[in-house]
Amino acid sequence: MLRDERAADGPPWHASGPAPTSRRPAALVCDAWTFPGFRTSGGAGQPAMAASVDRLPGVVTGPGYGAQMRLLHTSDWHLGRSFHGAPLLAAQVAALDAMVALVRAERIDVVLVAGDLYDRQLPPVDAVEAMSHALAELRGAGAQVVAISGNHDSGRRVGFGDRLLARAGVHVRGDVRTAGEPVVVPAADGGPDLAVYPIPYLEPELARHHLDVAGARGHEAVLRAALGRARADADRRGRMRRVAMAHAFVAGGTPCDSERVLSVGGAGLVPVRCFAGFDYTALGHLHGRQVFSGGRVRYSGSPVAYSFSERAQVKSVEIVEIDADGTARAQAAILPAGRGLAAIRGEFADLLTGRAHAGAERCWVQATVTDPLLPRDAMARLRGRFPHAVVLLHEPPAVDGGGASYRERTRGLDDLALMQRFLAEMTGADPGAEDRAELRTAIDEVGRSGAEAGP
Ligand SMILES: [Mn+2]
Repeated sequence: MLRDERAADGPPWHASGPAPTSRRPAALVCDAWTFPGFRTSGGAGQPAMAASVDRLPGVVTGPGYGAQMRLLHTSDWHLGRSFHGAPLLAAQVAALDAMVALVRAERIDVVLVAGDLYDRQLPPVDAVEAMSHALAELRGAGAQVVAISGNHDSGRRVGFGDRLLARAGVHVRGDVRTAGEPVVVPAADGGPDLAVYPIPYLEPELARHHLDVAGARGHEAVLRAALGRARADADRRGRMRRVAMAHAFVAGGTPCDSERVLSVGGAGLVPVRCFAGFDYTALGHLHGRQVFSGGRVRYSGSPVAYSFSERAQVKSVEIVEIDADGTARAQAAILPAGRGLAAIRGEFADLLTGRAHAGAERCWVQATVTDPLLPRDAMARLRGRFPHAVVLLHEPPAVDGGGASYRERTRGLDDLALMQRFLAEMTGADPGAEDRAELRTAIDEVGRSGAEAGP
C-alpha cells in the first residue's frame, strides 16, 4: 500500500510548503539539493527561464535514519538525442551527475531506469561513453542500478554483458525472456528484501513468442503475461517488498510531442490495473511526470525536455521510500535545468525589438511570425537577438473570404485566375504584372507538355 504525504500529483517538495519530516527522527538540511537553478513554467507565449534558487530544502533520511529502502526512479534518458539539431548531451550528463549527487545525499539503495536509455538502437559513441560513465558513477555512489530497455533501445545490445555487470550491482535488462526474473536487493533496514521485477519494453509480435504466450495480441496481453510471471515468482519467494518496472503507455496518461507512438489507434495503451500487486511501479515512456493509483504507479518523466511541448514541465526524478511492510511514499526531486524553452509569437518587427520577449534571449526559442509575408532571412535575423532560436513558424493572418467556402469562391475560374487568387490569399496582395506573366508561361508549358504526352 502506498501513502503519499502530499497531493498525488502535487508540486515537488521544494516548490511549496515545508519539507515533509514525519517519521524521520533526524532531519538536516542537505546542500546537495542546491543545484544552480531550475526551469520555471512558461505559459503560452511566456518564456520559460532559469530561475535563481539559492537553496532547496531537502531532508536526508535513509539507512541509519529510519527503517525503509530508498529508490531513485528515472527514465527516458534518450542519450544521443539532439534538440532541433543542437547537441543535448551536456545537459543530459548534467542531469545524470545530479542523480549521482542525489544517490549520495539521499542514501539511495537502488536506482531504477525505466527504459529509453538511448535515443536509438545504434547510439553514437559519445552517448555510449556517457552511459558507461553514469552507470559507474551511480554504482560508485552506493546504489545498485536496475535498468530496462525502452522502445527506442535495442534490447539485445543494451543487455550486452548483463550477467557480468550484474555481479557488480548493475542490471541492464533488455532480453524479454528474462521478464519475471527479479533483481533481489538485500534489505539494509532489517525488513524483508526488495524484489525488483524489470520488464524490458515488449514489442507484442516478438514478445508473445519469447514469453510462450503465442496467442497473446497487443501490448496489454504481453505485459500481463510478463507481470503474471513476476507475481508468480514473488509469491514463491514469500515476504518481499515488490517493485515492478515497465516501459509502456498507461491509459489516461498524457503524452507530449517527443514520444514515439507505440502503435496507432490506441492499441498500445495498457490499463493501470495491470500493475496491481506491486508496492511500487516505476514506469517509462511518457516524458512528463505523472502519477496513478494514488501514487503507487508513476512516470518519473525524462530528465531533459525534448520538445517545446514540454516547456511548462519541471524535470525531476522520484525519490521513493518503501517501509518494511511495503508502504511506499514518493516525491519528486528537481533536476538542474538546462537551457530554458520559450515559444514567442508576433509580428516580425515586434519579435526583434519587443520588450515582452526579454528573457527569451537565453532560451531555446520557437518563434511564430504572424506577418502576411515571411521576411527574407527571417531565421538569421531572429538569431541576431535570440542566438538559440531553432524553430521558425509562419502563420499569416487568415484572409477574409466573406464567409463563402473556398469552392464557392473559386468556382468558374480558369487556371490563371485560380492561381492569382491563391497567391493573393496566401500573401495578402495581388501578384504583379511580372508574376502574372510567369504564371501564364508556366501554365502554357504545362498545357503543351500535357498535349504532347497524349491521353
Ligand atoms: Mn522515451
